[in-house]
Amino acid sequence: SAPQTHTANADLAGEVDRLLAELGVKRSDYTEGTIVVRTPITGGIIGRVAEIGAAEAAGAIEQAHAAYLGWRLVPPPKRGELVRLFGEELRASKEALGRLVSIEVGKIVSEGLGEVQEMIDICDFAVGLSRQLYGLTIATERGEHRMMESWHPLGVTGIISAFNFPVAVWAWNAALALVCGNSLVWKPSEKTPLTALATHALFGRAVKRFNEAGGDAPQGLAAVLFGGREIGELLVDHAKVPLVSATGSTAMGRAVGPRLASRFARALLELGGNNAAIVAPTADLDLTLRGVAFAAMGTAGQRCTTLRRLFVHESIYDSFVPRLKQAYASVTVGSPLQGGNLVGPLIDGAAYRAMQIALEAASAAGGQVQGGERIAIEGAADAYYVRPALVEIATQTGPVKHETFAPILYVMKYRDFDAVLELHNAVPQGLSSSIFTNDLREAETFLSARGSDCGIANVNIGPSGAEIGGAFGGEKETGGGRESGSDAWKTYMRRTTNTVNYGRTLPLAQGVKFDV
Ligand code: UN1
Repeated sequence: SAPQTHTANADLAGEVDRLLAELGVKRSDYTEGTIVVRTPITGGIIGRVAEIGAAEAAGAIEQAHAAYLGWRLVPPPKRGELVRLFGEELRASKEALGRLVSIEVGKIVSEGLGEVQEMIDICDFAVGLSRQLYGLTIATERGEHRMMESWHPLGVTGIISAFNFPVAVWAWNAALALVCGNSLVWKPSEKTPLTALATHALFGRAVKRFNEAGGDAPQGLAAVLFGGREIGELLVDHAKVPLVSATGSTAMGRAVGPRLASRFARALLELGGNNAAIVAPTADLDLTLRGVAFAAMGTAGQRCTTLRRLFVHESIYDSFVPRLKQAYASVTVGSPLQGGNLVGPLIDGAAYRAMQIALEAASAAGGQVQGGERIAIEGAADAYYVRPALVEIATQTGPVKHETFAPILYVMKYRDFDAVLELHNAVPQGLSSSIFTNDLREAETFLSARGSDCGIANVNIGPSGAEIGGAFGGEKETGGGRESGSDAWKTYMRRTTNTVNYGRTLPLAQGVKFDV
């Protein structure tokens, strides 16, 4: 008995119209152009946006550079005021923007709203940060000298974002980059231009209020460029873009990283994850069940932090895994707008086919597959709803080592803690990880130098759903970048080390003599 969509596509297109009007987007901005926008809820068309030409895109980058030259002179707490106003706009429009995220990406309503909350949170964080861009005072070996470091704005920050967090990831970068004194050029996913337009319109409202109150936000401080790979490449290759923050596949990162390196620009890469959890003998299994269910099935398995590998200790395997399989069999799949559904659609047919290919490979490797089949939803023949798949598999092999951006959880049995730690780390990706245990030694070992090799390591929490206050990112093929909280802001600034001699002699460092 599959739940039914209560909204046909015509209703959704109408709702998109109303939401975009409320959010301040001009109708012609999303009704004309060659990029066709579909909602994964029905597969139907909800908009069209114009692709930017190369010359126009280069012009926007030049304009952003000119904007940076002015913006860098605005004192940081004043820059923070613009971000504070943007946070206010987001609060006022949380319902509308969150709903639009749900329609454009297919997230359940609570997760669409959560995405906007994540934007609000990073704005608050950045406002505080705007008064805390601290450098150090450093002990110098010379008398009557002072040594310190200062942090200065960097330039145009290029942002390439993915469909799955279409606006939050931009906001993590944008809020920090703005208080750091940078301007922004954003290339959103071609699959999610409408939420980008809406976010941009809200930012425009904040800029307007800021300038009306005497602020000095230059024209072109933030640009959004719609287009495909060529536009991304233009951003990556442009001499006036000293930093590109790119979220997407490892394949994308492999293309972007070396190009940036070749011109000595900074890369902040957030690439694939293949996140695991270990369920140890002492785990609280009720809590674990909920943690695993959200991390593995939430967002239909389309978070970079989604739980994809589960190692369950042999002593609890037979009591835990059947309960998990039951949760997989009964989780509600259907329109993300309909209350009660926990799993919405995959983004498109390509995602569905990739999922089927991975499941076939898992079967061929001896995996026992439960779920994974397409679910027909009335009024949504062109949509791709699936039952989340749970695959019991003996060894970590084949598709288990790859990130498939779909709800597939590979479940493996383990006996020895040290051996499972090794298996945990034996994949190319290194984003997020967790252990469910009440054993202090196991928990602390998991977090220690010989434990998880990921950028995020949790205890009794799944690997997804991080707060913005921590640095977000991962190691190995995940790309090494850190964005969001902690000291991630440093990537968006350049550091200068300053030595001042306030004496009348010129002692040289290291005692060097050079008397002319
Ligand atoms: C992503 O999937 O690209 O930790 C980002 C999380 C979210 C962000 C996910 N805060 O799952």
